[in-house]
Amino acid sequence: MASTTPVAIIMGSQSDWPVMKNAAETLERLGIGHQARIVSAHRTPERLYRFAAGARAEGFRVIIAGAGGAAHLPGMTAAMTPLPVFGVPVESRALSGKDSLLSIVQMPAGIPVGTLAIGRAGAVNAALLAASVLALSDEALAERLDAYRAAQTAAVEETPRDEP
Ligand code: RP5
Repeated sequence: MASTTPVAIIMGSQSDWPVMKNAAETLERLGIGHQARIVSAHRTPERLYRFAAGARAEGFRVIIAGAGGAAHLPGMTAAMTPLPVFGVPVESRALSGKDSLLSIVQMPAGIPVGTLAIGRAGAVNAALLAASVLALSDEALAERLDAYRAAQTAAVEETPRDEP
């Protein structure tokens, strides 16, 4: 039977939630069950190990992992699970997320992390990619994803107008 919560959204800190919430909201809009958890690679390494090693057995099918700065959470998670991992670089105070982006995207060959854009766009797109993966084996979800895109297209005006 299909899992009712196929997507795990993990993040290194409570401070990542305002960004990662965008992934949760996008999944909600598409009717995809998910769970959000704080799992820090360096502050809670044992929690990370337990989560990543057990994620597949828990019924998750895709993991979205957001972190900022020296952002090793997505890569460490990917090292311990066969599930697809999508990494979201969170904006950092010191380097505006360029550090997060580079540390997530530069995985050595052998352990992939699908890396998204920095910040909100990355969180939304990680959810949409998770939806695309799940839609491969879920026709009803594929239709909801098509409807999401059609609504997005329909919302684009042909001509610009002055903002109020
Ligand atoms: C990372 O360090 C987290 O992912 C967060 O983006 C960053 C800062 O964390 P806090 O110091 O705000 O907890 O581990």
